[in-house]
Amino acid sequence: MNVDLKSKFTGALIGSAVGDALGAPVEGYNMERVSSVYSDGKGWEMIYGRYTDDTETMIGVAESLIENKGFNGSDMALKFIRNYDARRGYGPGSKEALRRISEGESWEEASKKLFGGKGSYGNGAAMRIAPVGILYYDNADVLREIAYKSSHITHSHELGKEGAALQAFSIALAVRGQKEGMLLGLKEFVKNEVYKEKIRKIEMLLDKEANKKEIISELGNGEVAFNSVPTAIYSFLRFDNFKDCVVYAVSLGGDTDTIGAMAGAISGAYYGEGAIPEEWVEKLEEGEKGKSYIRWLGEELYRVKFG
Ligand code: F2R
Ligand code: MG
Ligand code: MG
Repeated sequence: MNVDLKSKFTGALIGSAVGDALGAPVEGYNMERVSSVYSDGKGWEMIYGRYTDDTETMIGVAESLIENKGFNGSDMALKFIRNYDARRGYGPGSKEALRRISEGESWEEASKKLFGGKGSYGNGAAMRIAPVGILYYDNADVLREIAYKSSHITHSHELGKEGAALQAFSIALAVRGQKEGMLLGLKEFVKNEVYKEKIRKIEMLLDKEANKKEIISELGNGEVAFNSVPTAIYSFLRFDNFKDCVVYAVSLGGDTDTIGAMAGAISGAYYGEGAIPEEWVEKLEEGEKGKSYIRWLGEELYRVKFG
């Protein structure tokens, strides 16, 4: 694969937004209901093109990394709060963490209070992590550090942070063009036993061309990080093009916008923006922070990286 790096940077962000918008109208539906919506007449045409919290928070991560040329926790939290639009459909934990910060708690402390003091292991940190995956694609240690720190603003549970780091590193390997070696790279990278086991399952499921029911039961399709990040990685590894990967991720049902966004980010980072179906990009929302702005954020991250 010979895809230019700038197109991988913009591809990761636009790919994530496209996956989010494709999955958004069917979020929470089961597999059968998703197929009745997307196969009724029009097939896999984008319905509204409106993105959700997944993309809105990804925009905040990108804006802050660009403006600060790296991580700044209080600024990133502020970007999340300024961009926050409740109509995009936020998870209760993220909403609560951002409310606490907007009322004066520090970004280091607010997320620790959630879920009885355990912190969130929802997929809200992983779904927004694409800018970290591309900016630090060539340095796994820095990538992990920034993935953990940016997650911590809303997700302080180890499983929430590790899920975000795993998703970021998958994007990094995709930028490097390492699809064949991705599982080996992820095995060496991941620290938590829950994710190690999921990676073993991905390998086993790829070997046997498993059906969708097995994927849902073994990898998950829910809104906690360990039941969605591995599913997005599997969706990328199973197919050889952007469209089939994202269609498959959404077709599993459950947290469709988020699994679609994460699969789209990895796939866009691997194949580049040019591989994303034009008709999907055309339908993706425009406006102040729409597709042109998201593409520009990808270009700016490239500029921060390479000058
Ligand atoms: N919120 C939604 N979708 C529902 C509303 C959409 C509807 N279409 C609309 O427009 O209104 N989607 C978004 O939320 C998910 C990301 O969630 P996030 O940001 O991680 O939130 P949270 O609440 O921290 O975690 C999600 C759930 O995971 C469980 N959980 C997390 N930590 C837990 C813990 N320590 N113990 C027990 N359970 C834990 C809880 O059920 C959380 O609510 C994405 O799908 C995004 O698209
Ligand atoms: Mg969402
Ligand atoms: Mg979701």
